[in-house]
Amino acid sequence: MNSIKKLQFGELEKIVVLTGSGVSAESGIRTFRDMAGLWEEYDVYEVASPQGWKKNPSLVWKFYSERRKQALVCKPNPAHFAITKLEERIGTERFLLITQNVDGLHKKAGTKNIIEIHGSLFRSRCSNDLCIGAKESFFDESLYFEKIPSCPSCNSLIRPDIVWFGEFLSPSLERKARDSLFQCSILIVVGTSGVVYPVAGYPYLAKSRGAKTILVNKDPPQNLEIFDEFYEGLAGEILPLLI
Ligand code: BV8
Repeated sequence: MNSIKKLQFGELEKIVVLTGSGVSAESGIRTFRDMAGLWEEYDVYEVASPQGWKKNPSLVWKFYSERRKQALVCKPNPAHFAITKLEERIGTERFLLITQNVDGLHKKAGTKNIIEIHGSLFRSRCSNDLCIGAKESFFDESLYFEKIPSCPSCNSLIRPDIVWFGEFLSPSLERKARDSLFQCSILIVVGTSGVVYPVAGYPYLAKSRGAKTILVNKDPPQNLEIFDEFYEGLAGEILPLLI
């Protein structure tokens, strides 16, 4: 691991930060693929895919209600606050956070310019893609262990506003993310195993336009070769030193 060099950036440089579940691990949120990760307990395609939803929407809502309940009581850790500090130092117009996380902890830590590229635990929407209620998700902290709510417009079931496996990401959010990745001079990736596409390909996009790529991760990820600097360890310890 490189000895931690404090992040330097010029007046005109733009910085993108990309996070995965590892940035929230020290807040007590379970990751997906670590030991005792979420996918150890659930079959991912039963609870995070359109097929799983069709087959058993109650199981899907049990899975997401458990995570909503957990995320409601979890607090940001020093890694989240360090990212907020970076945005304050560089200015929101030259900073973008792209997060795969749906736990809302970056917002709780005060980060402003965020793309929640896989959706949010605290938003729900109509499951009927032809209904207007599918376009306009709504803020929702309710827990659905028993009855699943229906859409007031078309009476279809309400679903989590989350991007499941086999579902496309929002084209507008993807465009915004890609534009920033092409323009940034530094990309800092934190706490992700680099296996889920299209986000796992984002460091390659930034690199293709000459960005410096930095990784902070507990273990070497699948896409390690794309990074110029790799700080192996806990985000909550390394990021405050880096930033
Ligand atoms: C898409 C939902 C086009 C939200 C998630 C076959 C059929 C269909 C699709 C595919 C297919 N083959 C490939 C695909 C594409 C698929 C994909 O990539 N699959 C992978 C598994 C091969 N992608 C998709 O389906 C995407 N859509 O491609 O649309 C399409 C459409 C139809 C058909 C084909 C293509 C949609 C992807 C979004 C899926 N939704 N989650 C939720 O429930 O949370 S993804 C899920 O994994 C989470 O969102 C999470 O963000 C994401 C990535 O996981 P990580 O965040 O990286 O977490 P992980 O546990 O893996 O790693 C944690 C890391 O942190 C570890 O490295 C660990 O070492 C580190 N760490 C731990 N603690 C710390 C730490 N680091 C620092 N400090 C610590 N303290």
